[in-house]
Amino acid sequence: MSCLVLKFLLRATLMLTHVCSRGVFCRYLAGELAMMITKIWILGLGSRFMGPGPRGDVEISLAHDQFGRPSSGSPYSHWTAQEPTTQSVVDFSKVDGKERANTLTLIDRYYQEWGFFQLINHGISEELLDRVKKVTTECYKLERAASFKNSKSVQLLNELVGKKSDEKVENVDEEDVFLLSDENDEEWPSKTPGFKETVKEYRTELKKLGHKVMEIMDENLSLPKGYIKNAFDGGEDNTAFFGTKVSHYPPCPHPEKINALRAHTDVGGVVLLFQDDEVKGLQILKDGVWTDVQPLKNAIVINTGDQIEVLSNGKYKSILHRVVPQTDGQRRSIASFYNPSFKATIAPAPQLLDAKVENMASNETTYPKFIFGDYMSVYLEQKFQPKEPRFQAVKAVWVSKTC
Ligand SMILES: O=C(O)CCC(=O)C(=O)O
Ligand SMILES: [Fe+2]
Repeated sequence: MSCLVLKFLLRATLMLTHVCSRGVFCRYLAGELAMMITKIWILGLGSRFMGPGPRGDVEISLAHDQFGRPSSGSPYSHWTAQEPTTQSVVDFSKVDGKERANTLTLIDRYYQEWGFFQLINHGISEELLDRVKKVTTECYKLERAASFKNSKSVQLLNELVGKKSDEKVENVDEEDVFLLSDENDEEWPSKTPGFKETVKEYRTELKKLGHKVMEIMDENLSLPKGYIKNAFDGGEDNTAFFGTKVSHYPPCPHPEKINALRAHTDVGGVVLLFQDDEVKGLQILKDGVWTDVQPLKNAIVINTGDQIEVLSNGKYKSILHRVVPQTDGQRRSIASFYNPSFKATIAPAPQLLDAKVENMASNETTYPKFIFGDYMSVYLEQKFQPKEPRFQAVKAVWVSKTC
């Protein structure tokens, strides 16, 4: 197969992904094409174009059946969680004092061992956080609760329950969501009094915290100060993206029949999550067991996405997480994502290339280099599937663009 044919197939896949983002059949076709190309590459053809890579005897472990449904026993199916364990908590005020070195070591350990940890004393005032809770809760009640009752997920769940079916609603999340970013600054999706002012103030504070978290990550990875932030910029006028996702998960009488948010790793860089003070639901896959991220009043939960895994050359892995529905109480979460610009080129930091890459399911020896926009196109199709085929697909896209 020539480089040209490979190029054509990849372009067709990306086009299908863009053009048919809503059509089920098109999405299926695009998914099939992406997997076919990934398989072609894995079977060894890619190595002709891409240098040393995985060999034909490597199996892709997708943990999904041919219809895209999670196969039983995979982390994508509905496992029960173990009892909550001791959580990873960092007193962030200590990074500015004489305990800085120890605190940085602790943070480095948590990124590697947990992938998620909670920041307390992070510098964002309780007064502001209380206002954020108030306006988001009011917004849900006034502007969103009524339509959530008629949402697709609720309807599908009610149908299953009505039929007394043993099945579970798949491919849908029982989550009310809206997004905020600098791009929709003029037309915010909420008219609740005080919402816009409060959430803008919160986003400004959180962005500063995000910068500090990334600078500490630079230091822990022995990278120059500002390395990660700069890597996320895609050149002039294409600065890194900072978006906020406001979610509500109303109580659900049949938690075994639906997901609140299916298992996934995050697509981007650093995620700063302000979760509910009381109602749990977020779980991470820690050492093969689903484990609660316990609510901790006014803490900010930090985790890293696939792009940090690549930049750090696998030292900080993106961790599989999900939200499970709760029978009691409505859960609110506000996740802010510090992600690369779509035009940014992402690759392992050259300073870290000597480090050994462990646990790459594909037996790859290095992480790929790619344009973040291409990664996002693949992610939109494959968010709730394992990440390794995503890395392989964008590697092939990069080669097709440069060969
Ligand atoms: O709601 C949560 O706690 C987690 C949300 C999340 O994982 C996401 O939006 O990617
Ligand atoms: Fe997530």
